[in-house]
Amino acid sequence: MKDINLNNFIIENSLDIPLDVSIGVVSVPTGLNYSDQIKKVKEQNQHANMKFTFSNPDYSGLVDKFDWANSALIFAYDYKNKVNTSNLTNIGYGQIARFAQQDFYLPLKKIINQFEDIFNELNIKHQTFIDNPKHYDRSFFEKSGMGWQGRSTMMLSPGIGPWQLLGTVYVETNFQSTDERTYSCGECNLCQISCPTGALDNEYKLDSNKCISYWLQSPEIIPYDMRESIGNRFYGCDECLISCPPGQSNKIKIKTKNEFQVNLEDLLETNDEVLLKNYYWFYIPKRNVDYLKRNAVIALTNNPNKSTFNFFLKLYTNSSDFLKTYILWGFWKLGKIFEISSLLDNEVNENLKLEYEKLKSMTS
Ligand code: B12
Ligand code: SF4
Ligand code: SF4
Repeated sequence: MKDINLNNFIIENSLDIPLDVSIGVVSVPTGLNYSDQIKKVKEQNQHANMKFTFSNPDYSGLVDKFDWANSALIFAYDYKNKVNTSNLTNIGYGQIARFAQQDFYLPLKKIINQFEDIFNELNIKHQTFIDNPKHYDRSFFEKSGMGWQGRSTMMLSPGIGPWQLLGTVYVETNFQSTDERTYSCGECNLCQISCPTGALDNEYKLDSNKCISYWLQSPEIIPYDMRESIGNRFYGCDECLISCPPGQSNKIKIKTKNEFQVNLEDLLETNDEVLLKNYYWFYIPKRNVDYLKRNAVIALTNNPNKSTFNFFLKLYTNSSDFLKTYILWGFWKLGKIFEISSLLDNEVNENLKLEYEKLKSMTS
C-alpha cells in the first residue's frame, strides 16, 4: 500500500494544527539505537544519579521499540515567542527558565491527543511518549529533518533554535517520511562559553553534575560552589539556550515587568499545597515542597533585598531541618553567620550544629 501523506491525513480528518507545532515523520524501523550513548553517560557518571532514561538505557534508548509500528510522528512545540525575553531580574526575585514559565507540555499534549483520538476512531495502533523515562525524546529529531543536535545537546531548528519541547507517537500507519537535511552548529561554541559552570564539553556532552538545571531538580545536597553558580535562578537554567544564535529573536526587549519572575519572600511564605498547585508542572522530587523552597532560599541569598536577613531570621525558626541547612548558608553568604548564634542555642540536631560550625570556620 502507498504511504499516506500526513498533510492529506490532517486535512481529511479536520485536524487543526497550530502554527507553533511542527510535525516530522520517520519510517521505522530505523536501525537507530541510543542505548549505548545513554549507558556511556551513566558509566562516566555524567548522569549525576538521575533516574529518567538512565534507569533502563537498554529500553529507553531503543528506537525501534515496536514491531507493529511503521512510522514515528515527531511533534515539537515552539515556546520561543510565548514568554518574557528579558534577562533582567528584580532584587528579591528569582528566574524561571522559559520552558517552565507555563505548562508548555499542555499544548503539546493537546495536539497529540487530537491525533490519538483519530487513530482510536480508525482503529490504528499507536503509542505516545512525552517526557517519559522509557523513551529518549530526541531519538527521531535529526532523521525527520526537523533540525539538528547542537553542542548544547539541545535539538535546534532554523528560526526556533532550542526553544521547543518534543513528543513522539509511534504509529502502525505508513506515513510518507519527511526529508532528512544537513544542518550543523558550524564553528559556533557560544553555548559552551556561556554556560556558567562549564558543563558542556567539545564532544557535545553534558556533565549533569555541573548543570544548574539538574541541581534545581535534584534531591541531593547542593554543593556550596553550585549554590553560588545558581545565582537568581529558581527553576531551570537557560544560559546555553539564550546564547544560541538560531534561537535568537531580532527584537531585543528589556522588560522590567515581574510577571515571569517569582517574588521569593512571598513564595517562601506560601502554603505548601498552594505551591504544589501553582507549579504542578515542575519536576519536584517526591513532590516535596521543601526542594522548591530550597531553590528559593538559594536564589534569594544570591539576589537579596534589604530585608532578606530579617526575613531569614523569621523563616529559620519555622523551617524544616533540611531548609535550615540552606538558610544557615544564606546567613553565611550575607556575612551574618556570627550574628545568629542564638538561633542555635537550643538546637538538638547535630548536623545543623556541625553545619553552623563549618560555615563559621569558612569565614576568615
Ligand atoms: C535527563 C534530562 C535532562 C538532564 C540531562 C540533560 C541531557 N542533555 O542529557 C537535565 C536535568 C540536566 C536536563 C536539562 C534540560 N532539559 Co532535559 N531532559 C532529560 C530527559 C528526561 C532525558 C535526556 C537523556 O536521556 N539524556 C541522555 C544523553 C545520552 O543524551 P543527550 O545529552 O541528549 O545527547 C547525547 C548524545 O546524543 C551525544 N551526541 C549528540 N550529538 C552528537 C554529535 C557528536 C559528534 C557526538 C560525538 C555526540 C553526540 O552526546 C550527547 C551527550 O552524551 C529528556 C526527556 C526524554 N525522556 O528524553 C529531557 C529533554 C532532553 N530536556 C529538555 C529540556 C527543555 C531541558 C532544559 C532546556 C530545561 C531548562 N531550561 O532548564 C535543560 C537543558 C540542558 C541541556 N543543555 O541539555 C527537552 C529538550 C528539547 C530539545 N529541544 O532538545 C527534552 C527532550 C524534554 C522534552 N520532551 O522536550 N534534562
Ligand atoms: S542548562 Fe545552564 S548549567 Fe546546564 S549546560 Fe545549559 S547553561 Fe550550563
Ligand atoms: S550556541 Fe552555537 S554551538 Fe551551541 S547549540 Fe547553539 S548554534 Fe550550536
